[in-house]
Amino acid sequence: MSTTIPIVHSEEVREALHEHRPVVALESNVITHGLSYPHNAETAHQVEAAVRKGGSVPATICIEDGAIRVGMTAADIERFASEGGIPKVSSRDLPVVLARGGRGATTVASSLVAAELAGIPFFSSAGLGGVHRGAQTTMDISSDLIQLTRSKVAVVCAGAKMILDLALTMEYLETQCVPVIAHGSDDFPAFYCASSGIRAPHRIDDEDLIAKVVATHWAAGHPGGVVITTPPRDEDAVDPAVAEAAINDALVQAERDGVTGQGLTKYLMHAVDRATGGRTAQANMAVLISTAEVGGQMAAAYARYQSDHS
Ligand code: PSU
Ligand code: MN
Repeated sequence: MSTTIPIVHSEEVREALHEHRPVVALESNVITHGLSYPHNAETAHQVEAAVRKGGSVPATICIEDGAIRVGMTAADIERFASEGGIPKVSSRDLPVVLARGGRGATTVASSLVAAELAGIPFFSSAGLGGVHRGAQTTMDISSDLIQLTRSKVAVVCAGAKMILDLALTMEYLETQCVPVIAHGSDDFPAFYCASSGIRAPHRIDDEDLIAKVVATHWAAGHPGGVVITTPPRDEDAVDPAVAEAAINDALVQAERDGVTGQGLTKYLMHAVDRATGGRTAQANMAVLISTAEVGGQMAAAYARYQSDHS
């Protein structure tokens, strides 16, 4: 007996995929664990609207009743946003939650698994998980990076979360042969801030050329994804010195409270939000939305490229 993974598409997403129209996959962990109610629900809807503005159909992903849901309804989003206790499901948790018939919110990593299974080659989020500061001893590297080496999905984001060691994150992506293309800036962005201080290996502002790069990476037989970065808009970005000071305090608090592992990212992000009086949470929401619009544009460019070369 072979095992198939139940996937429930929303009608809109199913039709879009059937007609080869561009679709952008989106995660749900940011709804349950990244932002607080009701901002999380409002932001999820604004993110979907931004994907549409960019020219694509949004497909927010979650796990419900042991099935991957591709395209959450407004009622699904409201439930995930307002109910507590919905678990964070990363790639390694996925088979357990599916087999048990459970539910959960997908991280970048598990959303990439789901997107590939659903036939969606583009995904967008504000900031990737990456190599944590101090990973030399903790070995805490987000599964988001490992999954990027395994799923053929292009990820549009504002770089990786600034709470991470971004230099090591870039090293990891280089080692693992994941192309990083900066759109609209020379540097790899730092999620809240326009620059991480690290130059991106390639800058390409032409979306059609980016589409060709993605298609070429896959034509060359690579099993993984491509990272396409877009910087936060000037009006949304946080002063790097303010963010860095709050991050350093948050890291000290996390160490004092003995927080490690799966809960660390959420702990750090929330500590930084409190220390900045909500300034970083506000930036997080704005960047999710602006990135989603660029994701919509990139997926549309890729769909055009595919139809011109099929
Ligand atoms: N907390 C947030 N925002 C987020 C996340 C957590 O405030 O976006 C997420 C994303 O879902 C990302 C995950 O995929 O955290 C990475 O977690 P970890 O570093 O444990 O791999
Ligand atoms: Mn981790």
